[in-house]
Amino acid sequence: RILKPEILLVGPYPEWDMVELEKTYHVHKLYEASDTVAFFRNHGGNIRAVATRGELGAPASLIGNLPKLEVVSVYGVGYDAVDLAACREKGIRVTNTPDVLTNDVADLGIAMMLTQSRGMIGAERWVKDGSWAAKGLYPLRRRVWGRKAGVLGLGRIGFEVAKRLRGFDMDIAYSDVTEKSYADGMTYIADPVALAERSDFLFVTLSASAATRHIVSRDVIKALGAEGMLINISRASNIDEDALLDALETGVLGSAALDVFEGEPKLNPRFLALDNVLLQPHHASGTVETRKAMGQLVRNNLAAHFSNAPLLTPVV
Ligand code: 8YV
Repeated sequence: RILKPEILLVGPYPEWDMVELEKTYHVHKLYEASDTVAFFRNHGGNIRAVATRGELGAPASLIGNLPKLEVVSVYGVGYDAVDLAACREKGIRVTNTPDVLTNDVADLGIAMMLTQSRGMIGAERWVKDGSWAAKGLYPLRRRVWGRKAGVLGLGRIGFEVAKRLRGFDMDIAYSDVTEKSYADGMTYIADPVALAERSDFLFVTLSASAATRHIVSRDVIKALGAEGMLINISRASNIDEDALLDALETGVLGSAALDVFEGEPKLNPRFLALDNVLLQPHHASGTVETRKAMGQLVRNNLAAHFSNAPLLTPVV
């Protein structure tokens, strides 16, 4: 009898992934363990791989409980929640799922811009609650096409956002650590405050790290201004969330469209009281097509690892 390698799932995956994973591995589910101390005592020493999600990652506390851990496979492009230093030190490999989700994440960013600018959530309420018939025309909103957009982080996702914005005849600028050769027709502005200053819409599309923490600072938010909109499809840590809430509450910032939050899925209750925000449940990669491709890539990386083949999308 060949023993299946034991792997640990930090959070659930769709059923189609569970079925495939269970064929090949002895799957443990951390999210179903009621007593994690007992769980690690019983199984921690047997687990060779962790399969996790972007926002859940693999913190040092988890890695420390898995002495035989060889690989962490992230279902997501962002691996900021994985303790990379601990992995490097212990020789643990890390993989993510870039490329397969890029277009869907960019699509949601654009959808959020349009939805918020044109007030589509309120407009639907206007129809459903009878306001249209009772009060008449819906309040006017602001135009999207032809206005100024800033893209903070012109990586894979930022580039796809910019590509789509071109279709709206927007004047596009971007900020990144270096000027990009592929940024045809876009203005490079290194300083995020200066980028925000000239933008009507500011998209945050940076991969998150200690270096980018609160890169969207109180000053950046103020520079974006009372007519500006902040759209975040990256990680909450890229934004000073307290400064964002203060600015939204006082009108220093016009509005925000957010897919990610500090402490998600719980969020700061101050967000819920605002009417100048569009709040989304971290689902920018959430299409059947993309999630299937992400699950496949997670499994392909695990399979490569266990057959001593090169990892497909290694980070460490
Ligand atoms: C999540 C993400 O992994 O790609 C990322 O970095 O945050 C997402 O794709 C996804 O929501 C699954 O949990």
